[in-house]
Amino acid sequence: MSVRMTNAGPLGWVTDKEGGYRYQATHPESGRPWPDIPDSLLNLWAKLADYPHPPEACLINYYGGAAKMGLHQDRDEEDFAAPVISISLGDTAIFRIGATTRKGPTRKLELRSGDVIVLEGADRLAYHGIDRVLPETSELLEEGGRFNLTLRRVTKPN
Ligand code: MD6
Ligand code: FE
Repeated sequence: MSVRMTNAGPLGWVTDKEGGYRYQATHPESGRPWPDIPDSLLNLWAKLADYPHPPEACLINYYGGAAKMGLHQDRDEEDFAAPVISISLGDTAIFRIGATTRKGPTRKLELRSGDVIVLEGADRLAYHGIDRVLPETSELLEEGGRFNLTLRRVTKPN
């Protein structure tokens, strides 16, 4: 993966050679808890998510230069009734979204700075990825590139 990641919230999505992909409460190198999810993002979730519990993870991805993300499903969460809400900031990305099988047809969408998408219902498990980021398409970040924030519910509430 060519994307740089960090997290906010009680749980963060991490990977390393030993443990593979997982959610955990602390940064794998520093051992410290993740910072809180900002209220503005909790409010956005409350407004857009048709789901009665708050998000637990905000995955923060940074795409510099030639970074991209291969087609994948987001399925490490326990409750697929909860949506994944994505916020794009900075340079425009070419987002590809398909069906719930890897082989299904896909279509492309341009995600511009400030765009918010909600993956819910049948789309919650749709394959998706980032083909590329278009350089110098936004003036938001002095250093260029793109941030994508995804809000997720990780555990199933009782
Ligand atoms: C990105 N987004 O926009 C990558 N996942 O950089 C995702 O992988 C994603 O946009 C789940 C739901 C919405 C997304
Ligand atoms: Fe994803």
